[in-house]
Amino acid sequence: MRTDTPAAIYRKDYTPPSHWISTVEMGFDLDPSATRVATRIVFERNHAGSDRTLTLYGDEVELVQLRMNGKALAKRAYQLEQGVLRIPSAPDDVVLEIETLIRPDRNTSLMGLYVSNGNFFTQCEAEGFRKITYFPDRPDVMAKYKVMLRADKRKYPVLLSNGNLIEQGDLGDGRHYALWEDPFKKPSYLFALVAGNLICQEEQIKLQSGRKALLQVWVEEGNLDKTQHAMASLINSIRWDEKRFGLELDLDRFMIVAVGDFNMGAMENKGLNIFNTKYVLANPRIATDVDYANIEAVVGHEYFHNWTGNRVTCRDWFQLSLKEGLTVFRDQEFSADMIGTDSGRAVKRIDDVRVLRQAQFPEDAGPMAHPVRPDSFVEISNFYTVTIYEKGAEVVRMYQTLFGRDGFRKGMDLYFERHDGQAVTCDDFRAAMADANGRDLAQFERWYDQAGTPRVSVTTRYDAGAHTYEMTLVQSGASTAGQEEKRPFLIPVSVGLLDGKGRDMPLSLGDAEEQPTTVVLELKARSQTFLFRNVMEKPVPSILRNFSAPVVLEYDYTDAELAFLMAHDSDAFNRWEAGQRLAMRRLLALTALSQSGDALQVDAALAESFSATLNDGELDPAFRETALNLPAETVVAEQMDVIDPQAIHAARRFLRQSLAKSLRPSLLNAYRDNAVNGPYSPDAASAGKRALRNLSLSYLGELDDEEIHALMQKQYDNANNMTDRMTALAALANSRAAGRAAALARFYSDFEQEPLVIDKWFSLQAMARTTDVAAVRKLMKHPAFSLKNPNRARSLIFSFCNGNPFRFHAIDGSGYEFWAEQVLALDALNPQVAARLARSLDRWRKYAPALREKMHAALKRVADSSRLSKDVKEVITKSLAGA
Ligand code: B3K
Ligand code: ZN
Repeated sequence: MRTDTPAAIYRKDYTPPSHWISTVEMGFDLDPSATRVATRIVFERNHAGSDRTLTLYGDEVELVQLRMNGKALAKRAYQLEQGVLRIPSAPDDVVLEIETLIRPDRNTSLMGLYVSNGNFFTQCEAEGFRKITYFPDRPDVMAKYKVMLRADKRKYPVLLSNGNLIEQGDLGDGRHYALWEDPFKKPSYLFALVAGNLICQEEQIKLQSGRKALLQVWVEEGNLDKTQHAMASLINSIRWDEKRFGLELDLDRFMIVAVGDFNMGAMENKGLNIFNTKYVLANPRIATDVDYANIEAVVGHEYFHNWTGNRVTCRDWFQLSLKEGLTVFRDQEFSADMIGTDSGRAVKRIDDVRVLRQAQFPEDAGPMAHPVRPDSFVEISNFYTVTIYEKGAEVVRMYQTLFGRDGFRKGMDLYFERHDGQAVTCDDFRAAMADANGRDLAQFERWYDQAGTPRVSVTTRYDAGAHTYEMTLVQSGASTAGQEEKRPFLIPVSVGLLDGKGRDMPLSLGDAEEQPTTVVLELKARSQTFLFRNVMEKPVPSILRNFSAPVVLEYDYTDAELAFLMAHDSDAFNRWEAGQRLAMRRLLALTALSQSGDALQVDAALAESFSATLNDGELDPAFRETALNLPAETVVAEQMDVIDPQAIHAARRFLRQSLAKSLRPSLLNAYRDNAVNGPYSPDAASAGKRALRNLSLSYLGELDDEEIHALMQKQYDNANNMTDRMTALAALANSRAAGRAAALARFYSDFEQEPLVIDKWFSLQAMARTTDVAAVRKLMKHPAFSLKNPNRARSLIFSFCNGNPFRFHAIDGSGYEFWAEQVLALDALNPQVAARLARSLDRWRKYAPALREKMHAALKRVADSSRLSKDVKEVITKSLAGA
């Protein structure tokens, strides 16, 4: 624990390392309470390095021995201060032998080497390798690794590390060993080992080139019936990357290992991906449609990192989005291609944009706002953010929007041609895209430099005599911490024009001969006007089709125009968008009424549009579901100058209730018509039907009457899959149904042996309307609750603080007191997880004064603690300082 004010690290201070490494050999004697690690590192001087000081980092490791070029290094020959080991004036060629002692069983941070349910696992990104040994733990230092693992054979029958298994055998004393060698150079953050009692599903496949590869999914005993989907997803990922990007698996062996204690989703260690069980284990009994889709996406994501992240990695952590933004973009495209249909692709795009708006836009407008390539940080773990990942993916997507799929592919090819095996920067990626497409992308750098969500305001003018249509786009960006003024971005704005019948007009723009129905306008200046010719009637514009840039679009649509777009736009994303804009207008109006104490008014027009969508059999059920889903309370909050969570909740609930009342018969029809018969399959078409059916049930649930209670109960009793069961249980939990408590109890006893399902049980209750702080505290006393397991902590505490705004923002401030307590309790165990929770009060300055003061007090309470990790300290300091 540190109590000093943590110092920031700056991007501009990057210096190349004094030495490169050719090889690393490691020997592990694995023991939970005393693991010995012997490391032999061969260094050679980097003549471009600034000086000769060899710098290694260590964190909570005991240094037992240090030898340089065969001799023990005298204490005066090196300095060891606050985890940094410096050897000044090191020779050109250095062989360093280091012995360290670590205690995996006491490691609750889950960084470095730790124990989970009796097995050993590692997590090294970003700076966890230094918890294993002293090392130049920075991503630009890449090396080949050979790793010897030794452990008790009975307790740890399986010993895994990166690369290929070279040798294994018994040591004669009840222990055994395995020797692994990774043929590829890698940075230390991609190192991994796993040791324990595990079993695997394996499959051999033939790669595009004809080479064979062995694929394995490792799990604890009892989970072998839940690996099929992860394996299928892995194979699909391999095929997809071969086909779409010409990238083949470079290893003979590729392993996925599932672990129940994990800080995040998964980790792309070379050849040995380690996954949170949540993103591996699935069967129809325990996993929902969303779980199945997430597993596919995360398996894909980690696999795609093998090229975008591992073969080409980051020069320094400021470049994190180089691998993360690009790899998220790749996994988004993969998931979309796996669905295949146009409508399915649109629904996937809508889901991704939803995440961006719900999480990234607020981040970009709050005290933790940072550019996609940050200029400074205190703790890098705090920068695995939605900005780096999701906004980063949008930035990558814009290259594809500008250059098309083929142009994008050319840029990727050039990127690998130039940089395979290197540690590079976001500028290198941009240069490859620019050069491959013969374009100057200097201005595009601003997407990496400038934080904050740009606004694009559009005005139009139709000249009926000249048959011209003028579209003026003005961009602006609000200031963010440290960046007052924003320079204009290059923004691709994809546009179509609809005629009176709702058909796409052919577009004549400039001197271009062809007349496409969608054009990408390149907005480069603060203000620009585009002129469409031969426009025979006044059109309704469809702007920012498929969400072509991560901006807020402002255009003064009338309600009638929105309803028109909702019914006719050929761009499915904008059809959805029009409905969301209409709904948002109603929600904001209702929120205002609720604040002034006036009676809330039912809105017939919105119900009519919604009814048309609900009953439109031409539309895919998955699309209808997403179109009928109202903007989340947190998204409404972002539209308000002063956030009033209680009024927003009242407004949204009222709107849902009134829609349910007026659409009752249609909802009941949709419920009946979208039943999926036969054995469960998570394919997009079946999942889409279930989603619409379950959305109907959830709307009907707002009516809270006996007929609907019976429907919920029946669905709960008859469900043959977790999606239907969970929806029914959530509906019951949020109702006054007589069977409510019994269903919750039965669910628990039916799934007591399945940790991932018990997480759902906690999380569903944490987000229920009836669950206040007292109820959460009571759930924390449940024997199945544990703060040490990140999934469990997230399922209850995070779900409440982030997913139940109505109760979390209770006017007495009890939610905030609870939050402060939990941040502090978690910080003592796991700073990374604590720092995530610490983010929940980021936007405190935006709330109504009474809440704001109580939030401020809770933030102060955490800030005043004398034992904060630098993770939490950075978040809290920025929250209190920020605008
Ligand atoms: N690269 C890892 C994230 C590591 C987070 C470390 N705090 C997972 C991923 O993005 O694929
Ligand atoms: Zn990633």
